[in-house]
Amino acid sequence: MHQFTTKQSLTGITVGALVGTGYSIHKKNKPRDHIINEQTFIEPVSHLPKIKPSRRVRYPNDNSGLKLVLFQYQTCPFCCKVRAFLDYYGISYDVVEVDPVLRQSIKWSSYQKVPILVAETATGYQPLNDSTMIISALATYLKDSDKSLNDIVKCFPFITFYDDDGSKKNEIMNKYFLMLSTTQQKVDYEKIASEERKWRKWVDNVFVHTLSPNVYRTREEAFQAFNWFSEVGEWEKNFPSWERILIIYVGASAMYLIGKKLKRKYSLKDDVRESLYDECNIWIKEIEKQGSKFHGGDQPDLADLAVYGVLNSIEGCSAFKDLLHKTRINKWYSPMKEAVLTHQGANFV
Ligand SMILES: N[C@@H](CCC(=O)N[C@@H](CS)C(=O)NCC(=O)O)C(=O)O
Repeated sequence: MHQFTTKQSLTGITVGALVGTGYSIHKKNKPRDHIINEQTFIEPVSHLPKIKPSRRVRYPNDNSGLKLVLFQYQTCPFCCKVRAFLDYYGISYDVVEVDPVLRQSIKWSSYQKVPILVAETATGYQPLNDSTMIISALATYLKDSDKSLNDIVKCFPFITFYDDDGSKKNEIMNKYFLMLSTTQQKVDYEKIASEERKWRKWVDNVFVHTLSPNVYRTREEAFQAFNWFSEVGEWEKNFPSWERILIIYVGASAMYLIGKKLKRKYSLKDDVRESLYDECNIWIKEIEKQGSKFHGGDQPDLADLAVYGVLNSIEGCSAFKDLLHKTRINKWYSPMKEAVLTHQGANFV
């Protein structure tokens, strides 16, 4: 009886395991509309390939305890947004300038866009992907340094799915939120958070889309822009000559065409400059309505840093010069630039 029971229960377990496994396989193979995975975290990596940084940005008073490497294009608006945050708070970092055509230096990453910020942690390297997630994760860390970056990253799971046009997309949960621990921190932060989130979303969903069609408005502007990118990204130092010339010619020609496509996609006005001025006027009116120096009051908030960062990416282009003439943006932009370049946020770290 005892033997029989044991045998019976073993059979039961085996059948159960088989049925369970079969069910899991069935569930896994079942078509799930357009969702490819659910709730994945960015996995830490045990080591990175040896890549010599293009430059090191060091702030002697940095006591964030962070060791960061930013894989970037110097003039990508999303990368400029992350640098605006790091520079404002006086957080040191190494920069790896990625070749925008060949992108060899991010081959190790499954995420193939820039910026990628890698933080060295006790257990390896923790990549952070997407400018908004990077900023929310670091801002959370600055307010709540008891949490490790590995734990903070788990608050920003992502799903991967196919969009309507068949392209593969990632959606990062909570990316506009600071993931604070204590009720008091949450209560204090929520007083300002919803306005800050609203404008950070506006930067990503509206404002940034006015930039490329303006920067690459004509072939000539596209070449001028790429020559300026080469200068500020120090491409002469970072890439061999043939690679630099390839990037400029292939990049400028491609971006001129892409700029036209983006103009249609985001329904910009025929004269794309008008759309850029319109959006900047919306922002500057908001600041004037508040009657303060910055959106955040006397100090910039994450919305100020986001608008400043993406706008800073076109500073060397004709579009930016036109913008200074045609709008009152400089009234806000100039003190913002000073706040970032003098690391005024370092006092709050
Ligand atoms: N949502 C992302 C967008 C990043 C993005 O689109 N980056 C562009 C450069 S500006 C990119 O890497 N595109 C892919 C490519 O160059 O192939 C973010 O905020 O970081």
